[in-house]
Amino acid sequence: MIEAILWDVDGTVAETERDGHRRAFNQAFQMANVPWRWNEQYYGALLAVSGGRERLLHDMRLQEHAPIEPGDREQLAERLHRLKNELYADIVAQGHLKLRPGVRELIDDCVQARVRMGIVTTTSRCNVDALLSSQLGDQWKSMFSTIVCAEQAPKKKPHPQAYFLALQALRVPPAAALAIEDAPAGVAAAQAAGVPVIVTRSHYFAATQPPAELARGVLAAGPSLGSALGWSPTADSGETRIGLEQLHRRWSSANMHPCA
Ligand code: XBP
Repeated sequence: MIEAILWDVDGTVAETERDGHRRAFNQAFQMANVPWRWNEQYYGALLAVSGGRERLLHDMRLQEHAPIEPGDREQLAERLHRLKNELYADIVAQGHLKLRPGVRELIDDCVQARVRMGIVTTTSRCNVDALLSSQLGDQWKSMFSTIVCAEQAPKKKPHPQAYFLALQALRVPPAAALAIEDAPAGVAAAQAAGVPVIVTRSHYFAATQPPAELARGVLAAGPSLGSALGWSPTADSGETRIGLEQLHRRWSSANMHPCA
């Protein structure tokens, strides 16, 4: 039996990147009188860098108006990142970001079946608080047995630090857990910690085709937990969404026939 479900946040629990973090970064640039703007496509490429502050520092290496001194860059990145997180909370509070289909249902399945859940993200804690309290209510923290964010896991995905911390907190062996991720860095982090993983493809990582993901040892990949269509391996007939039962089935058959 799966002992714990480990949730990634950005892209997996909600589509937060394009219309959440990216928008907030651009508002922060404007408010701080910085001439940069990240368009949708450019931001997609920047997502190869995990962590908002790290993303800013990475981009500054390419921007001609960026401060020259490393200390000045650090300071600017810090300031822009703090501002971005405040603006992100406003965007969330305005109701622009919703849970992805099937997420609430799977959370409810887990609560009902007493399968523990963890949040395993390299996003700042304030962003997780903003999103989950708006979508799950003030009692959201009681639904998760462990919450690992950037503050506890400064080594960002694909480093497995966040997964190691969550497993340790839950006292669950990696193979007894199941991670839900949307992006290659998250998949790599879960796998490096020995945690089986399924992929719900998100806006920025929609192009990765299931055979490639399965070849890399992902248990299953599909467009969303809210529909049984388009999953690989294909869902059983009669399934309408990917709930806890479906996950148990996929997870158990993989444990019987582990990927080489
Ligand atoms: C997603 C990230 C984050 C967010 C921005 O993490 O890489 O950097 O894009 O959040 P995950 P911060 O997929 O692990 O949820 O600005 O707080 O870093």
